[in-house]
Formats: sequence, C-alpha cells, structure tokens
Amino acid sequence: DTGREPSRTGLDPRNVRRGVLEHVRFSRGKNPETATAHDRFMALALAVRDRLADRWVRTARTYYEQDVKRAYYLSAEYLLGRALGNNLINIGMYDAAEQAMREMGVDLSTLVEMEPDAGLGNGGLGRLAACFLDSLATLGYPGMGYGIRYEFGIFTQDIVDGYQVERADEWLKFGNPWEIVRPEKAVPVRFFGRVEHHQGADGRPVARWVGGKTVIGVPFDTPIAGYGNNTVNTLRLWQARASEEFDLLLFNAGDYERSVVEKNDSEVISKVLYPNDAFQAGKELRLKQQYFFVACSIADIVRRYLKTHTDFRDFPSKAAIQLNDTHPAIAVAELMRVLVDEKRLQWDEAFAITQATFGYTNHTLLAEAMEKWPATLFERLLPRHLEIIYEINHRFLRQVQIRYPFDHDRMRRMSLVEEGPEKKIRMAHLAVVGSHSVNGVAELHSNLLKRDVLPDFAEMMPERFNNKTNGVTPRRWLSWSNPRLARLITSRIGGEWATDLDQLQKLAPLAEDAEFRKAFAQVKKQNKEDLARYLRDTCQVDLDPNAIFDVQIKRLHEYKRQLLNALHIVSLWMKARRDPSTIIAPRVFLFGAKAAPGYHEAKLIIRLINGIAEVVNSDAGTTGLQVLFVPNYRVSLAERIIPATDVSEQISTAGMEASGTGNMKFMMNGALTLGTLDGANVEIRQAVGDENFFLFGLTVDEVLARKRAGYKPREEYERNVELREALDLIASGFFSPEDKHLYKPLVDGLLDEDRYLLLADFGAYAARQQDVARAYKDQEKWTRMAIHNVAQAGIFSSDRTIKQYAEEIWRVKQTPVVP
Ligand code: DL6
Repeated sequence: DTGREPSRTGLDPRNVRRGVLEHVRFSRGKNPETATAHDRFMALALAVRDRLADRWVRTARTYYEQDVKRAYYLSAEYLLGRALGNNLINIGMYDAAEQAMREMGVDLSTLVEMEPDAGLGNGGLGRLAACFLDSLATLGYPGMGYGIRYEFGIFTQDIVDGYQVERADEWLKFGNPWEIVRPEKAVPVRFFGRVEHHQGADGRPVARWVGGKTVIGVPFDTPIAGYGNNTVNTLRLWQARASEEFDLLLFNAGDYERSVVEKNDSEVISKVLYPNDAFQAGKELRLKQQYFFVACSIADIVRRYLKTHTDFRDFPSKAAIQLNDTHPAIAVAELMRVLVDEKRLQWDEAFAITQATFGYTNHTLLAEAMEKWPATLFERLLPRHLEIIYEINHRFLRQVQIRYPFDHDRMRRMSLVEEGPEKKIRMAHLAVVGSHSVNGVAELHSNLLKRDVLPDFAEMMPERFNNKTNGVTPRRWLSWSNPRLARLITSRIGGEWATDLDQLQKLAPLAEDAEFRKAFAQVKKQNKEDLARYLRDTCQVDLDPNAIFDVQIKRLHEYKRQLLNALHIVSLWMKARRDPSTIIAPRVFLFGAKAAPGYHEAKLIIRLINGIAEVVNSDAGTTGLQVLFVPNYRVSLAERIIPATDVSEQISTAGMEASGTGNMKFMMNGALTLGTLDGANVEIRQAVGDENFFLFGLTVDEVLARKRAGYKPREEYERNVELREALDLIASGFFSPEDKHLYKPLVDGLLDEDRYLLLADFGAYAARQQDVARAYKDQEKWTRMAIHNVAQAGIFSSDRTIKQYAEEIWRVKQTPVVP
C-alpha cells in the first residue's frame, strides 16, 4: 500500500524525525545545517500533512462509497488561526513531535510561532465557522466547508502614536504548507451579460444567460482533522483566476497595460477580505466575491451529486447546505438557476428541492449589517438571478396574499424587494424564503429575531424558526491553548472531556477540595506570568501578575461598549489619585480589538484607550492600575490571553450581541464574566448560577423602554458625579495633549444621543466592578467560582452545537472512518 511508508505516516518520534528531515532535504532543498527556522517549520508542517493524507483519502472514499448525505457549510469567512499545534493535538502526535524536534535541537514552540494566522475572517462569525469544522470532523460527520481563498486576510494592525494603522496581511508570502490546489476541479463563473428567452424543444420556455465575462474558480483544499479519530474533512477555498491569460495580441501590439487589465479585474475577486463586520458597505466587488464562491461551490456540490445520481429527486437527501449569514444567500437563486435553466427541472420541483436543501443562520440584529443590494447592480452583474429572485418573490407574495388577504402593508414588509427611491433586494428575506430552517445563534437572539427582525415570517412559518446556541471547540480553546489546565483536569477526571465536555461537571465537587483549588489557582497564576512575560517582550510593559487580569478582546464596535470600560477606568483612576485606598485590588485592564478601517468612532476609541493607558501606567506604582491595548488582536493572541484572564468583559448593550463566543472561551478557562443580559451571556449565567456571574445593566426590554420614553443621556451625566468627572476629563483633552478636541465627537455622541446607553448603564457597571474587586480579595472564594465556571462549560462546546445542527437541520449521520 503506497502512502504508508513509516517516515510519512509513523506517529513515533523516530519516524516523525525522519519525516521532517526528508522534507528538509526533498521539499526545502536544504541540509539540516543550512535549514532556517522557517524551513524547519515548513518541513514539520509537511510531515504532519503527510500523516493526514492517508486519512484524508480514506475519509473521502468512505463518504463516496457509502453515498452519505453531506453537510456543506457556505461561509465568506473562516478565521482559522494557526494549524500546526491544533493538528498535532488532534492526531495525537504533539508529544512525539516535541521529542523529535528536541532531538534535532529545535524547540517546537518556536516553530509554532513561525506560522502566520490564517485570518480569513473578521471575528465571531468566521471563528465560529472554524470551530464548526473542527467539531464536524471530530464527531465524524461528512461535512465540508466552502469559502474564498483571500490572498490577504484581515489586516495587520499596528499602533502608531496611539492610532490604529492597517497593513496588508501577507499570510501567503512564505507559502502555505497545508493547502493543495486542485486545478482539475476548476469552475467557470459568469458575470454580466444578458438573458435570452426562447421556446425549448419540449415546448417550455428556456432562459439562457449569455455573454458577459467568465472568471475561473480554482479550489485549494485544506485538511480538517478530527480529534482522536480517522476523519479528515475538507475546507475548499476558491481562488479567482482569469479565464484567459493576458491578451497576447494586445501585448504584442505594445498595449501592455490593457493586456493585463482584464486579468487583474478577474483576479481581484479573491484578493482581499472586506474588513467590516456589523456593517454592509455595499460594494460591487463584495457582491462579486459572494456570487463567485457560491457559484463555484454549488457547481462542485452538483458535480459530486451527479457522480452517483442521474436525477435530482434525491438531492436534498444527499446535500444539506447551510448559509452562514446572508453572505452566501445568492446560493438560493443560483441553485434554482442550475436546476431550472441548466438541468431543465420544472420550477415547483426545483424550488421544493432548493428549500429542502438550504438552512439559513442569522448572526446579527443590527439594521446596518443587513445585506440589501441595489436591483440595478444585480441586473448588471447577475441579470438571470434578478429574474429568478423576482419570480421567487412573485410566487411567495401570492402565498402571503392568500394567507392574509388585503394586507398590503404586510406584503410590502415581507417582499424580497424593498421599494423606495432605490429598489433593493433583501438578502435575508431571500434566505428565509429559500430555506426550510432559519436559526439564531443564542436563545435570546433567536427570540428577538422572531419578535423584532422577522416577525411576519415567524408568524407565517413558525415551524421554520429555531435556535442553535453557538459553541467553541474545546480542542483549540482548552487542550491546545491551556495545556496546564487541560493536564490538571485530566489528572482528576480523565481525558474524555475533550470530546465529551459535559464531563467537566465532575469538577464541581472539587471546588470544595482545597488541594484542587490550590492547583487550579496555581495554573491561572502561571498562565498570567506567561502572558506578562510575552507582553514584556512584545509590548515593553511590565504587568503585575498578582493583579486582576480584566480583559476585553473582540472587534471594536460601539455596541460592544469598549468605551464604557474606558470611562470606568478613567473614573477609577481619578478616585485612586485622590485616595489610593479606594482601589480594593490592583488591576490590569487589557484590550485587544481591530476597528473596521472606515469606522472613525471605533478608531478614535482605540486612540483614547491608548491615551488613557499612557496616563494610568505612568503612576501604576501608586494606584495599582495598569492599562494595555495589545496590538493586532487575532486568534493566536487570544490563545495566550484567555487562559490568563480573571475577568471576562461581556458588556454589550442588551439586545445587540447576537451571541458572543469569546464569552464561552473565557468561561471554559476559568474566567468570571462581568456581563449584561445579552446574547449567550444569558445562558452562561443560567449554567453557572447568578452567584458565579457578575451581572449588571438594563435588560433588552428596559433598553427599549428607555429609548421609547425619550432617553436623555445628559441627565445621567448630571446625576452621576463620577461619570461626569470622567467624561469631563476626556473632553478636556487630558488624554490627547496634541489635540484638546480630539475626543469631542465621542463625548458629544454620548451626551447627545448615546445610542448604546453607556451612560444609563455606567452606575451599575461601576458598582459591579467594585463587587468584582472585593470578590477577588477572597482568593479561595474566587477560585471556587472559577472552578464552577469551568465545570459548567460543557454545553458551550461546538460539539453540542454541531450535533444539534446535524440532527435537527441537516439530518446527516456520523460516518466513522475505519483505520
Ligand atoms: O454567531 C457568531 C457571531 C456572534 O457570536 C456575534 O455575537 C455576532 O456579532 C457575529 N455576527 C457577525 C455578523 N455580522 N454582523 N454583524 O459577525 O456572529
């Protein structure tokens, strides 16, 4: 059997070492003596990929031979982070690799650091997709991810003079050892052109989309290894290539520029990830990206289906396609186009197949994030899809009319087309109408989705709506990122928790075991020391590991209220300056966040946090307060920070954060949550109990009531002295000596509108922060609370989430791969 040579497949240190040395020589063309650290990283990664290859082939063969139903996850984003450590853990060769490298005089952890993060996503939505891939493979589900192979992922963030400065993320610069290009599976994708309508030979009308221009989608496959099994699933990412190389005629005629323009126009499609979440910029290139990867993926799925089938009757029993937000929602129209125009199915049959195939996950309630595309743009770029969407809409609105006669207002609200000065296509409505399942990502969010965002749809088709509370993979977010805690847990309850996270409940009684508490506290302390050392080396700051590590790491957005955190720090510092005894416990406030490059307020908040840090850190010796904005927050940084965190800041305005997933990672690592009743915080609090959670703030209904009653933030400012002092100090230019008015837009925004009710929640937040500090003083009690958080984290495993998707939406079966 080829592909089973021990140096390619052996998991023992000796064979791993041989494999790495072979790759140094034959893949890198170096001697061990001349190999650089990067060569060694590549050689090890390739040796790991070798060990995945055999299982990868067998997984594909198993699914094909058993003709199983597959789950296809369509997502514009995958925030994978680094793969080496995770793959080593999942295929159980971490220790062997460490030993093999040690014998070669190499420290494995320095090689791990060589790998750039795969940052093909903005935040929670893309990271969720990555956790889902891990869980699908670990549970042995036939699942596959489809997306875009962006040449540049989320930008690299530098902080210069306190400001965010963006740099291109050149993650592919030194090559990507994990992916394999499959040019033989390339797919042509049409854009622009026109639609011709004829009478077909069968007497039925035929629509033909012709002309325009064609771009080629080339797939790059990345193996996704399950933990402790033989499953290796595939993430298939599409890269755009010009359908013709540059025009030689033009080139020879001396028109060099025009000869390459066409090629560049095509290849720009997969060039760069749009760096906004929570805001739709509405750019043509973005719609091109969406259709590009959707068309490639649908063609690929249909091709695979037709290898073993001759008609489409069984399509929905062989393929479940999940739409990760509305970014891939055009897939509804694309599958209809393929079935009706290309495969000549009747409309009704095609639509029944389409609906039975798709599920749609909504990830936000924010109006500004809802995707709506101008009909004129659609008509130019995707003329046939616009026709199909109009036809779907026509038939759908007829059903609405029959169900609710004469209710014109309802028809207007439910239409896929928003009328107005500019006609727009509502992608969420297309996704709902074209799917059999619509889900939110936390209980509260799913309820608000039904109540506030899609109430007419929820009323008309209640059976379609369901909840799938998010989860995170414990392999990356505990086994890999927090090896000390993972070892401690395993030493007490065994190692099954990694694939059965509810086992963590066995830790609950150990909260009363003084020795366990001591070991648990020791782990946290060591993790904090590690982080402090890392930040000393990378940010030149000396953090006190005895202080409370209070952390807010997530995208910078006003609704997430980093500014509330900053306001509180200012007020705490002012009190400490007057009377240091007001500080109950020393505290380190850590922030990490990227702001969308065009989001001015968000960037100003970053500048303010850095301004505050400069001032606060200058007299940390007397106040015990320190502030650090860690640049370039990303997955690999989260892996360092989360295990070292005491307090997890989850302080969004109630009703704004769909779920959150960072909140779950912190809990799993023994941080206590300081949070509002928003997103999955609600379920975290339910799980750990109110006594192990620091709750504050207005509820969703209170937020709505305050707004309806005519919320006046200035009254809060007048009422609360501490708040007023802090705001006044910021407004005075104290934190921006170079420009006294720098923060005026932020301060005015709060006093005049305060859309996210920071001022209304400030008092409650500050009070709860005092409780946090007091609780921390009682270390035994704190550790008990932290242990209970870990013990109840089981339901936030993405394994639980994926099982629910698989059983309740996709109807796919676990299909083990035999060794
Ligand atoms: O569902 C994953 C993740 C949630 O945890 C976050 O709460 C939510 O903000 C995020 N949503 C998005 C979608 N775009 N917007 N806004 O990123 O999804």
